[in-house]
Amino acid sequence: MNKAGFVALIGRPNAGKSTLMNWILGEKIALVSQKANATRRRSNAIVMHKEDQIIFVDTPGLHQAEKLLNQYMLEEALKAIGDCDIVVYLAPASDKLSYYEKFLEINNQQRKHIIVLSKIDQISQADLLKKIGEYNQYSDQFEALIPMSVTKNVGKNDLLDTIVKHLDESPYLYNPEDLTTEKMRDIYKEFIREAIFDNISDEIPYESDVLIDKIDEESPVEHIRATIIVEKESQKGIIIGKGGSAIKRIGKNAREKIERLASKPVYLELFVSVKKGWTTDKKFLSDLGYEW
Ligand SMILES: Nc1nc2c(ncn2[C@@H]2O[C@H](COP(=O)(O)OP(=O)(O)O)[C@@H](O)[C@H]2O)c(=O)[nH]1
Ligand SMILES: [Mg+2]
Repeated sequence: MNKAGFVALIGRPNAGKSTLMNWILGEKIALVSQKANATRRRSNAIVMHKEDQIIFVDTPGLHQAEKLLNQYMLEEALKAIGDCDIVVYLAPASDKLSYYEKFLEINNQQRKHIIVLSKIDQISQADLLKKIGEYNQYSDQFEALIPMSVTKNVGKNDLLDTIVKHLDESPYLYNPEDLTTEKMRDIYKEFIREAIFDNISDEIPYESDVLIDKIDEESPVEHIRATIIVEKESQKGIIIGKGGSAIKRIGKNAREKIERLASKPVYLELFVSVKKGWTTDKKFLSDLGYEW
Protein backbone atom coordinates (compact mmCIF):
# COMPACT_ATOMS: atom_id res chain seq x y z
CA MET A 1 0.00 0.00 0.00
CA ASN A 2 1.24 3.50 -0.82
CA LYS A 3 1.06 6.52 1.41
CA ALA A 4 -0.72 9.80 0.74
CA GLY A 5 -1.63 12.91 2.70
CA PHE A 6 -1.84 16.65 3.10
CA VAL A 7 1.07 18.81 4.24
CA ALA A 8 0.43 22.43 5.23
CA LEU A 9 3.26 24.91 4.60
CA ILE A 10 3.11 27.30 7.53
CA GLY A 11 5.32 30.18 8.59
CA ARG A 12 5.52 33.91 8.80
CA PRO A 13 5.27 36.06 5.66
CA ASN A 14 8.36 35.82 3.44
CA ALA A 15 9.65 32.59 5.01
CA GLY A 16 9.86 30.99 1.56
CA LYS A 17 6.70 28.83 1.58
CA SER A 18 5.55 29.53 -1.97
CA THR A 19 9.11 29.20 -3.29
CA LEU A 20 9.43 25.81 -1.59
CA MET A 21 6.16 24.58 -3.10
CA ASN A 22 7.12 25.62 -6.65
CA TRP A 23 10.58 24.11 -6.24
CA ILE A 24 9.31 20.74 -5.07
CA LEU A 25 6.67 20.69 -7.79
CA GLY A 26 9.28 21.61 -10.40
CA GLU A 27 6.77 23.98 -11.94
CA LYS A 28 5.87 27.51 -11.07
CA ILE A 29 2.26 27.81 -9.93
CA ALA A 30 2.42 29.97 -6.79
CA LEU A 31 3.15 33.65 -6.40
CA VAL A 32 6.59 34.45 -4.95
CA SER A 33 7.62 37.92 -3.86
CA GLN A 34 10.39 39.68 -1.99
CA LYS A 35 7.57 41.58 -0.32
CA ALA A 36 5.76 40.00 2.61
CA ASN A 37 2.11 38.97 2.62
CA ALA A 38 1.76 38.43 -1.10
CA THR A 39 0.00 35.05 -0.84
CA ARG A 40 -3.67 35.56 0.00
CA ARG A 41 -5.29 32.15 -0.19
CA ARG A 42 -4.49 28.48 0.08
CA SER A 43 -3.27 26.67 -3.00
CA ASN A 44 -1.94 23.20 -3.50
CA ALA A 45 0.61 21.15 -5.36
CA ILE A 46 0.33 17.40 -5.93
CA VAL A 47 3.78 15.86 -5.65
CA MET A 48 4.64 12.23 -6.31
CA HIS A 49 7.64 11.11 -4.28
CA LYS A 50 8.64 7.64 -5.43
CA GLU A 51 5.37 5.68 -5.01
CA ASP A 52 3.80 8.04 -2.48
CA GLN A 53 1.66 11.13 -2.93
CA ILE A 54 2.16 14.35 -0.98
CA ILE A 55 -0.27 17.22 -1.37
CA PHE A 56 1.40 20.45 -0.33
CA VAL A 57 -0.88 23.27 0.78
CA ASP A 58 0.68 26.72 0.49
CA THR A 59 -0.77 29.33 2.84
CA PRO A 60 -0.64 33.06 3.57
CA GLY A 61 1.88 33.85 6.30
CA LEU A 62 1.02 33.99 9.98
CA HIS A 63 0.73 37.72 10.68
CA GLN A 64 -1.21 40.39 12.52
CA ALA A 65 -4.68 40.64 11.01
CA GLU A 66 -6.42 43.97 11.11
CA LYS A 67 -8.24 44.39 7.81
CA LEU A 68 -10.93 41.92 6.76
CA LEU A 69 -8.70 40.65 3.92
CA ASN A 70 -5.90 39.97 6.40
CA GLN A 71 -8.26 38.14 8.72
CA TYR A 72 -9.26 35.97 5.80
CA MET A 73 -5.58 35.28 5.07
CA LEU A 74 -4.84 34.29 8.65
CA GLU A 75 -7.88 32.01 8.75
CA GLU A 76 -6.69 30.34 5.56
CA ALA A 77 -3.44 29.41 7.31
CA LEU A 78 -5.24 28.18 10.43
CA LYS A 79 -7.66 26.08 8.38
CA ALA A 80 -4.74 24.52 6.53
CA ILE A 81 -3.26 23.47 9.89
CA GLY A 82 -6.61 22.01 10.91
CA ASP A 83 -7.07 20.09 7.65
CA CYS A 84 -3.60 18.61 7.16
CA ASP A 85 -1.90 15.39 8.20
CA ILE A 86 1.36 17.12 9.08
CA VAL A 87 2.60 20.71 9.16
CA VAL A 88 5.88 21.87 7.65
CA TYR A 89 6.80 24.96 9.65
CA LEU A 90 9.19 27.16 7.65
CA ALA A 91 11.51 29.51 9.48
CA PRO A 92 14.22 31.50 7.70
CA ALA A 93 17.45 30.29 9.32
CA SER A 94 18.15 33.81 10.58
CA ASP A 95 14.79 34.10 12.38
CA LYS A 96 14.48 34.60 16.10
CA LEU A 97 13.03 31.61 17.94
CA SER A 98 10.15 33.71 19.26
CA TYR A 99 8.31 33.26 15.93
CA TYR A 100 8.48 29.50 16.37
CA GLU A 101 7.35 29.78 19.97
CA LYS A 102 4.34 31.76 18.75
CA PHE A 103 3.57 29.02 16.24
CA LEU A 104 3.63 26.45 19.05
CA GLU A 105 0.99 28.53 20.82
CA ILE A 106 -1.14 28.79 17.68
CA ASN A 107 -0.82 25.08 16.99
CA ASN A 108 -3.00 24.21 19.93
CA GLN A 109 -4.51 21.22 18.12
CA GLN A 110 -1.02 19.81 18.56
CA ARG A 111 -0.69 18.98 14.87
CA LYS A 112 2.53 17.07 14.23
CA HIS A 113 5.13 19.26 12.55
CA ILE A 114 8.51 19.26 10.85
CA ILE A 115 10.67 22.38 11.03
CA VAL A 116 12.35 23.55 7.84
CA LEU A 117 15.12 26.06 8.39
CA SER A 118 14.91 27.91 5.08
CA LYS A 119 17.40 30.17 3.26
CA ILE A 120 20.43 28.59 4.95
CA ASP A 121 22.51 30.07 2.10
CA GLN A 122 22.10 33.40 3.88
CA ILE A 123 23.90 32.44 7.11
CA SER A 124 27.25 30.92 8.03
CA GLN A 125 27.69 27.26 8.92
CA ALA A 126 28.57 28.26 12.50
CA ASP A 127 25.39 30.30 12.87
CA LEU A 128 23.36 27.46 11.40
CA LEU A 129 24.71 25.00 13.96
CA LYS A 130 23.99 27.46 16.73
CA LYS A 131 20.43 27.93 15.49
CA ILE A 132 19.83 24.18 15.27
CA GLY A 133 21.00 23.94 18.88
CA GLU A 134 18.46 26.58 19.90
CA TYR A 135 15.59 24.78 18.18
CA ASN A 136 16.68 21.50 19.75
CA GLN A 137 15.50 22.67 23.16
CA TYR A 138 12.04 21.99 21.67
CA SER A 139 12.98 18.62 20.17
CA ASP A 140 10.12 16.91 22.01
CA GLN A 141 7.68 19.15 20.08
CA PHE A 142 8.76 18.55 16.47
CA GLU A 143 9.27 15.40 14.40
CA ALA A 144 12.37 16.57 12.52
CA LEU A 145 14.42 19.65 11.69
CA ILE A 146 15.64 20.06 8.13
CA PRO A 147 18.02 22.78 6.89
CA MET A 148 17.08 23.93 3.41
CA SER A 149 18.13 26.23 0.61
CA VAL A 150 16.28 26.52 -2.66
CA THR A 151 19.04 28.60 -4.23
CA LYS A 152 21.71 26.03 -3.28
CA ASN A 153 19.43 23.05 -3.95
CA VAL A 154 19.78 21.62 -0.44
CA GLY A 155 17.26 19.61 1.57
CA LYS A 156 14.57 18.60 -0.90
CA ASN A 157 14.86 14.80 -0.72
CA ASP A 158 15.48 14.84 2.99
CA LEU A 159 12.20 16.76 3.43
CA LEU A 160 10.19 14.50 1.12
CA ASP A 161 11.50 11.31 2.76
CA THR A 162 10.77 12.70 6.20
CA ILE A 163 7.23 13.73 5.29
CA VAL A 164 6.42 10.32 3.84
CA LYS A 165 7.66 8.64 7.01
CA HIS A 166 4.92 10.48 8.91
CA LEU A 167 2.04 9.88 6.49
CA ASP A 168 -0.45 7.03 6.78
CA GLU A 169 -1.07 4.39 4.18
CA SER A 170 -3.76 5.57 1.80
CA PRO A 171 -4.88 5.25 -1.79
CA TYR A 172 -3.86 8.24 -3.92
CA LEU A 173 -6.07 11.22 -3.15
CA TYR A 174 -5.67 12.76 -6.63
CA ASN A 175 -4.69 11.65 -10.08
CA PRO A 176 -0.88 11.24 -9.93
CA GLU A 177 -0.60 12.95 -13.33
CA ASP A 178 -2.11 16.20 -12.02
CA LEU A 179 0.10 19.01 -10.69
CA THR A 180 -2.59 20.81 -8.73
CA THR A 181 -6.33 21.03 -8.19
CA GLU A 182 -6.17 24.79 -8.65
CA LYS A 183 -8.15 26.23 -11.53
CA MET A 184 -6.04 27.75 -14.30
CA ARG A 185 -7.81 31.08 -13.83
CA ASP A 186 -6.71 31.21 -10.19
CA ILE A 187 -3.09 30.51 -11.12
CA TYR A 188 -3.19 33.18 -13.86
CA LYS A 189 -4.61 35.64 -11.36
CA GLU A 190 -1.66 34.94 -9.07
CA PHE A 191 0.82 35.51 -11.91
CA ILE A 192 -0.72 38.91 -12.63
CA ARG A 193 -0.67 39.76 -8.93
CA GLU A 194 2.98 38.71 -8.80
CA ALA A 195 3.77 41.03 -11.72
CA ILE A 196 2.12 43.88 -9.80
CA PHE A 197 4.25 43.07 -6.73
CA ASP A 198 7.36 43.01 -8.91
CA ASN A 199 6.70 46.24 -10.81
CA ILE A 200 4.84 48.57 -8.47
CA SER A 201 6.27 49.81 -5.19
CA ASP A 202 4.89 50.74 -1.80
CA GLU A 203 1.42 49.84 -0.66
CA ILE A 204 -0.30 49.56 -4.02
CA PRO A 205 0.23 45.79 -4.45
CA TYR A 206 -1.42 45.30 -1.05
CA GLU A 207 -4.38 47.45 -2.08
CA SER A 208 -4.91 45.77 -5.40
CA ASP A 209 -6.21 42.48 -6.70
CA VAL A 210 -7.13 40.88 -10.00
CA LEU A 211 -10.39 39.64 -11.49
CA ILE A 212 -10.11 37.28 -14.44
CA ASP A 213 -13.00 38.34 -16.67
CA LYS A 214 -12.64 35.86 -19.48
CA ILE A 215 -10.40 33.06 -20.72
CA ASP A 216 -10.72 31.80 -24.27
CA GLU A 217 -8.65 28.60 -24.44
CA GLU A 218 -10.10 27.39 -27.73
CA SER A 219 -8.13 29.57 -30.10
CA PRO A 220 -4.45 28.74 -30.81
CA VAL A 221 -3.54 31.95 -29.01
CA GLU A 222 -5.11 31.83 -25.55
CA HIS A 223 -7.01 35.07 -24.94
CA ILE A 224 -7.23 36.28 -21.33
CA ARG A 225 -9.02 39.42 -20.21
CA ALA A 226 -8.43 40.60 -16.65
CA THR A 227 -9.14 43.67 -14.52
CA ILE A 228 -6.76 44.99 -11.89
CA ILE A 229 -8.72 46.35 -8.93
CA VAL A 230 -7.25 49.25 -6.94
CA GLU A 231 -8.46 51.36 -4.01
CA LYS A 232 -7.88 54.86 -5.35
CA GLU A 233 -7.93 56.84 -8.59
CA SER A 234 -4.28 57.86 -8.01
CA GLN A 235 -3.28 54.18 -7.83
CA LYS A 236 -4.97 53.54 -11.15
CA GLY A 237 -2.70 56.20 -12.67
CA ILE A 238 0.41 54.55 -11.22
CA ILE A 239 -0.61 51.07 -12.38
CA ILE A 240 -1.12 52.42 -15.89
CA GLY A 241 2.06 54.52 -15.82
CA LYS A 242 3.30 57.19 -18.18
CA GLY A 243 1.92 56.44 -21.62
CA GLY A 244 0.82 53.01 -20.35
CA SER A 245 4.41 51.96 -19.61
CA ALA A 246 3.74 50.33 -16.22
CA ILE A 247 0.73 48.28 -17.24
CA LYS A 248 2.61 47.15 -20.34
CA ARG A 249 5.43 45.85 -18.14
CA ILE A 250 2.99 44.13 -15.79
CA GLY A 251 1.20 42.57 -18.76
CA LYS A 252 4.42 41.35 -20.36
CA ASN A 253 5.76 39.80 -17.13
CA ALA A 254 2.47 38.06 -16.38
CA ARG A 255 2.00 36.89 -19.96
CA GLU A 256 5.43 35.26 -20.06
CA LYS A 257 4.69 33.27 -16.89
CA ILE A 258 1.27 32.22 -18.17
CA GLU A 259 2.74 31.14 -21.51
CA ARG A 260 5.36 29.01 -19.77
CA LEU A 261 2.67 27.15 -17.83
CA ALA A 262 0.10 26.96 -20.64
CA SER A 263 2.78 26.01 -23.22
CA LYS A 264 1.19 28.19 -25.84
CA PRO A 265 1.09 31.82 -26.91
CA VAL A 266 -1.15 34.06 -24.83
CA TYR A 267 -2.81 37.37 -25.55
CA LEU A 268 -3.35 39.10 -22.20
CA GLU A 269 -5.59 42.13 -22.07
CA LEU A 270 -5.48 44.15 -18.83
CA PHE A 271 -7.86 46.81 -17.53
CA VAL A 272 -7.78 48.83 -14.31
CA SER A 273 -10.78 49.64 -12.17
CA VAL A 274 -11.13 51.61 -8.91
CA LYS A 275 -13.13 49.95 -6.15
CA LYS A 276 -12.86 51.94 -2.96
CA GLY A 277 -12.78 49.88 0.26
CA TRP A 278 -12.61 46.50 -1.46
CA THR A 279 -10.31 45.00 1.22
CA THR A 280 -13.08 45.42 3.79
CA ASP A 281 -16.05 44.54 1.55
CA LYS A 282 -17.09 40.95 2.25
CA LYS A 283 -19.23 40.62 -0.87
CA PHE A 284 -16.53 41.93 -3.17
CA LEU A 285 -13.86 39.80 -1.48
CA SER A 286 -15.97 36.75 -2.26
CA ASP A 287 -16.22 37.88 -5.92
CA LEU A 288 -12.42 37.90 -5.89
CA GLY A 289 -12.40 34.31 -4.64
CA TYR A 290 -11.77 34.99 -0.94
CA GLU A 291 -14.74 33.12 0.43
CA TRP A 292 -15.23 32.25 4.05
N1 LIG B 1 18.41 33.26 -0.59
C1 LIG B 1 17.27 32.55 -0.60
N2 LIG B 1 16.10 33.21 -0.82
C2 LIG B 1 14.95 32.49 -0.80
C3 LIG B 1 14.95 31.08 -0.59
N3 LIG B 1 13.67 30.67 -0.62
C4 LIG B 1 12.91 31.77 -0.85
N4 LIG B 1 13.67 32.87 -0.98
C5 LIG B 1 13.20 34.25 -1.24
O1 LIG B 1 12.41 34.70 -0.15
C6 LIG B 1 11.39 35.60 -0.61
C7 LIG B 1 10.04 35.19 -0.11
O2 LIG B 1 9.67 33.99 -0.72
P1 LIG B 1 8.14 33.49 -0.79
O3 LIG B 1 8.19 32.10 -1.30
O4 LIG B 1 7.27 34.46 -1.50
O5 LIG B 1 7.76 33.48 0.77
P2 LIG B 1 6.34 33.18 1.46
O6 LIG B 1 5.76 34.49 1.83
O7 LIG B 1 6.66 32.37 2.68
O8 LIG B 1 5.52 32.42 0.47
C8 LIG B 1 11.49 35.61 -2.14
O9 LIG B 1 12.22 36.77 -2.52
C9 LIG B 1 12.27 34.34 -2.45
O10 LIG B 1 12.99 34.43 -3.64
C10 LIG B 1 16.23 30.41 -0.37
O11 LIG B 1 16.34 29.20 -0.17
N5 LIG B 1 17.34 31.22 -0.39
MG1 LIG C 1 3.65 32.85 -0.28
